[in-house]
Amino acid sequence: MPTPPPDARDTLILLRPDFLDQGTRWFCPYSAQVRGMLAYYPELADSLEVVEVDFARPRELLAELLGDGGKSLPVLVLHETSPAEVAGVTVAEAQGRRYVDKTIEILRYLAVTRGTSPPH
Ligand SMILES: N[C@@H](CCC(=O)N[C@@H](CS)C(=O)NCC(=O)O)C(=O)O
Repeated sequence: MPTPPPDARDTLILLRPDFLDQGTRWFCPYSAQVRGMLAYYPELADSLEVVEVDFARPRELLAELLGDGGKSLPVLVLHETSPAEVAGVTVAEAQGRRYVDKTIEILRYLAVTRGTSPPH
């Protein structure tokens, strides 16, 4: 996939590492998997708007984009021009926006649409 212009990128929303929940600092193992794929294939970042948010709910960006500030992360919100049908990936829709919210399917979607190796 050619690198899309900045205003046509998919938005990847992750939990910021060392987020605070009930007085303890954590990292999100699901977000870490996606970060791992971005580390393997640094060129992926050029095709994404990557945003890290805090654990506290409501999560403002999720509320704004998908109307659900309590949604679990990570989430990949697809640009309207991005492919909506990828084998093995369930693309959901909210507020007219399409998104993928299962971590393994986010990895699969990125692999198929960006041309990297897929997750095993
Ligand atoms: N939908 C994800 C699960 C992701 C998940 O459970 N993330 C946690 C953080 S590590 C979360 O956001 N939980 C919801 C919450 O407690 O607000 C998947 O199947 O991969």
